[in-house]
Amino acid sequence: MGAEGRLGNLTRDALLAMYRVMVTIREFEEQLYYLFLTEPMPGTMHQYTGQEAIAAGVCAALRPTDYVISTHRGHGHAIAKGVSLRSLMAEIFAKDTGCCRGMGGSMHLSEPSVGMLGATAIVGGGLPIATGAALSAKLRGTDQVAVCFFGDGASNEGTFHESLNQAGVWKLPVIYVCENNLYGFSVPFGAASALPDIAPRAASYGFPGVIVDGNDVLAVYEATLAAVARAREGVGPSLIECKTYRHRGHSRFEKSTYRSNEELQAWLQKDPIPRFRAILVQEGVITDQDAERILQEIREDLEDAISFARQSPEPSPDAPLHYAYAPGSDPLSF
Ligand SMILES: Cc1ncc(C[n+]2csc(CCOP(=O)(O)OP(=O)(O)O)c2C)c(N)n1
Ligand SMILES: [Mg+2]
Repeated sequence: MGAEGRLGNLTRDALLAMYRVMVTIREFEEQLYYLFLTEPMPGTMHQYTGQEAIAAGVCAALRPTDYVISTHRGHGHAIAKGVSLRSLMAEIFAKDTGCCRGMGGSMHLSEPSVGMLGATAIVGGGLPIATGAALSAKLRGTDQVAVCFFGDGASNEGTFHESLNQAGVWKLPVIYVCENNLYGFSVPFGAASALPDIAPRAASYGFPGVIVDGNDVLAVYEATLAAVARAREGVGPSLIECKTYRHRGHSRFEKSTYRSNEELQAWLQKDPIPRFRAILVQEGVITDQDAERILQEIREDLEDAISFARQSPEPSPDAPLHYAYAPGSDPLSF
């Protein structure tokens, strides 16, 4: 299909919003890659560079009231779901103004007001949480949808099978989005899975699984739209396997010595951002000058978020005790 046909009914604003999200994620991660060396950020971080089309395409098909459950590699999901750059950056800087008051950090981002229900660093840990969120929506009679992002490594955890089976039995409004970046840490997917694809496993649980080019934001968006329609109509869950690649190491401490340069270079040719920009320019949605202006605006927003995070206070030493217990059961008030 030609690019024009693929733009479908998407308005210029919707296309620009998707593009902005992708570039924002890329720039956010590139800034953090270096800030990690100079700023006091606890722990490590897992970067989303190269996978931007998945978060952007999926979240463009959702409403603010829909839920997203994320992973250890969650910066992109948070940006795409609408968490502000200031609160995200401050959280990663472990500051009191962060979306989790500086106590979650890079791997535990959450902002319920925009449907970012939470992220978990337990591989496969988000699958039952998303399934439960979808059950909650169904029991409350809302038409909310829950999306679970997870990696290829998580697809071999027991929680994958338990969650998909339960969702299939109860026909829950949940979309399982597998980001198959071909590696679970240093383990190639082919060394950990008997079959080359994850999507066909959905058939075992009575719902569709589709494979999409995870570096093609329009393909991800279209697949998600179909899954959202199924979920809202009460038909049941869907599994979307997005084939992709992370440009950086597994974590900030890791140099990817288990991957060949040829492999990386081949995937850089399929970088989702220049691909989408080329379509937008070709179809007259933006000019090269527009793209440059968008990039500069995003860089200014990021500078603002970085200085906000730098200037923000740290949480007080007793803050964790206040937030570990439900309001009213705070042990410090006893
Ligand atoms: C239950 C569990 N086992 C192991 C780990 C250590 N670990 C953290 S990330 C990771 C790899 C996950 O791979 P994948 O699900 O493909 O996600 P990706 O990192 O590729 O985005 C592992 C093994 C963990 N955090 N949780
Ligand atoms: Mg992986």
